[in-house]
Amino acid sequence: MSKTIIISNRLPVQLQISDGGLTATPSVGGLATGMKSVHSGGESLWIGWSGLTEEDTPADLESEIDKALAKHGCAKVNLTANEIDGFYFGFSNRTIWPLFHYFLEYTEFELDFWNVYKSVNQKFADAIIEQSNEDDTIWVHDYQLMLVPQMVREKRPNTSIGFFLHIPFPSYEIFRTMPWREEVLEGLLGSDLIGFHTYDYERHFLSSVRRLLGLEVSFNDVYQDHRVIKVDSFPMGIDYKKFRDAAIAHGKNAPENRSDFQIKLDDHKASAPDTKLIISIDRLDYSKGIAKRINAFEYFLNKYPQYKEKVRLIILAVPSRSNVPQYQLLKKEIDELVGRINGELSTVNWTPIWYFYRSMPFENLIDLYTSSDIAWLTPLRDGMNLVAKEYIATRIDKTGVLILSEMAGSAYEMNEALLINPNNFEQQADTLKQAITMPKEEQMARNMFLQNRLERYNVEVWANEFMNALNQKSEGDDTFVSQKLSNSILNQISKQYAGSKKRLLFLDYDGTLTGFHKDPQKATPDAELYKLLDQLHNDKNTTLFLISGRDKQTFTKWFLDKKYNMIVEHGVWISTEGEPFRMLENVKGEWMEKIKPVLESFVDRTPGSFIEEKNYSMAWHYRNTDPDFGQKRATELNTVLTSLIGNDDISVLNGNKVMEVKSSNVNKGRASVRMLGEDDYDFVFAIGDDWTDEFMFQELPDSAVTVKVGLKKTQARYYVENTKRVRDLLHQLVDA
Ligand code: GDG
Repeated sequence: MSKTIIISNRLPVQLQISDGGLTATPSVGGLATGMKSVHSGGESLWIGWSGLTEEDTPADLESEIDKALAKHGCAKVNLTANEIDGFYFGFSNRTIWPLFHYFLEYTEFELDFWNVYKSVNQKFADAIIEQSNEDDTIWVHDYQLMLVPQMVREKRPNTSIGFFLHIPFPSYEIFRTMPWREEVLEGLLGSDLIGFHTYDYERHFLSSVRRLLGLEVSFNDVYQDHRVIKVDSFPMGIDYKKFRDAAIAHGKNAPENRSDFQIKLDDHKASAPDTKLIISIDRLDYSKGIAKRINAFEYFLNKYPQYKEKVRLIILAVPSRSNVPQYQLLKKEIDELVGRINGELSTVNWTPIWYFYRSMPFENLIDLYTSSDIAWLTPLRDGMNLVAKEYIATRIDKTGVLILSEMAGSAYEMNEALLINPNNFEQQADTLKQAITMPKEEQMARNMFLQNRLERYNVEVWANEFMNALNQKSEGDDTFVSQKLSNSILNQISKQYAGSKKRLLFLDYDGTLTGFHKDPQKATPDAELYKLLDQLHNDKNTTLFLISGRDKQTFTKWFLDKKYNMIVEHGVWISTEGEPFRMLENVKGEWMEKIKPVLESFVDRTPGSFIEEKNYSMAWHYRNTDPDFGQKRATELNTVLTSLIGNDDISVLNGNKVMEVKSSNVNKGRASVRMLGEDDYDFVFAIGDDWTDEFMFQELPDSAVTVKVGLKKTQARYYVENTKRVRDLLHQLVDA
């Protein structure tokens, strides 16, 4: 039976060795809970690092550890202390983490870190390959394991692989500074589905893929060789019920059952009933903006001194990555800041900041969430931020105000919170005042919306949506309506070809018989192509047509003396048996003078683009422009042209990095069907790579063999991956 394999840096189980004995307790983190529905029964396996280095693992406990982990559906990857240094504390947390959170100044590009990262990713990939079968589904998590999908794909070309990034994906301008950027992108593209928290991260990723790897991206599909990779956003939710139930239970707690921490909070509230409690909870990480928040708090108290002695900020900073120098410095900075502000502003009855540098048990977390009037979360960058969601979930009576940084992924879904820019102290001071004075009704109205949404999009829904999208992808959704032209299909077609007496072939030129060139005039036919076309053309049972959007001068120069039949400018001109071109369609070209200045203005504003003028059409080429910019301009041009044209005689065609304006009654479909009507053919074949070829695929009869070059949506019956495969295919027909 096929199973689901989950891979993350850490396993969802805590191992403890004491007095030679071993205990394994499941951890309760968001991911572990979220994966409950996926990681259940015997049909799933979770692979990751156990938290114990090889050096810390007594040899005699090795098999006991494996057994204990197996009980929780887990298997470990063994890592040495050195590997953890280079892979986790090094590349993951001194390169990727700061870079992806826009902290370029903290980002270290160390070749040694990178090498260890690669080899550890390979260890994870090997463990997966060892423990999985071809038909298993694999879900890889987070920035520590970005190379794993491709490493697994190499050995398991048909396995379904998903990847989810829990942190932001930065803009191209940031990402491109990394020396190993292409390798990282290629690593991720080993997946079938890549998920991000927000659409913006998805957009940034696609932009980097397009610009750095030059791959074709259409909507949220990436086309790579013969594969399509789906990219989508799946905002992660929380275990809503768990937080809500805990808060309800907390509310019902008899006074004598309160935690010590709750007693302290209650005492404080009783001693100063009109004070407001503000909480902030984060790992001690520079991305969370803790130091800025403390500064902003001081700014607030100075701007609105009436709130001195009336508000208290509780900071819970959970120790994190304390082996990394930046985190040690941050710890020092925060210690000093809290010390200075408390020293300066405290009174006999009041300390403005309560600061806890520790991790608290879940129970105390609920004490904090439920006792505070305001949650103030100010990350400078945060993939999602689950604390914001947890705070809202615990507000049983719907009171409480959430102030949330707009730099957190969760801000996209939590519009009813008070959203702030963490760098704007003025705005934060005013927002704190607004939160303190917000009427209860308003608090409740805002939180009602938030709670409903959080309840619906909980973490289980998140995991299931990701898995469903991955399964759908592997079952083959509607990405292609055509079938891959496999060797066995090709053999059948060759037989059909050999057995037929009157064949008609339509071959597109650019992108089909030959690749693209920066300068279209340089995409000249090579000797091998001439030879192949000669062989097809010289067969008396075959009528060969080159069918192209190109101008007649170029094809005259390249092919006229070869006497191939040719249709150019999408069907305006035809030449047969070496005769000069004559008009196939009667078209008018007066409109061209009007359209030309529009195209020229786009050339002026889009470096790298140019106009190709043909007799009855005009094309704006943007292959050599910056891909994102070119695409943007193309969309703009399309809008301008469509509104200008406004009648049926002229139409705009979106080709492969070219936008062509031409008479509507001219297209390759119409031209090919006209040729088809001139004789009684028993084998019809058409092949092409872009939008303009779709007219042929559409209009030729169903019995025709139609083939699309490249992985794109098409009306053709089959597809082949690239121009190399086109040549192979034609060679096989010749040999047949
Ligand atoms: C990464 C991304 C993304 C915190 N202190 C204590 C404690 N916590 C729990 C919270 C919450 C979790 O830790 C923190 O999650 P966040 O989402 O806020 O942040 P990161 O740890 O940075 O997580 C982040 C997340 O991945 C998921 O994709 O949202 O953007 O950076 O669940 O409740 N739990 C306990 N004691 C504490 O003292 N028990």
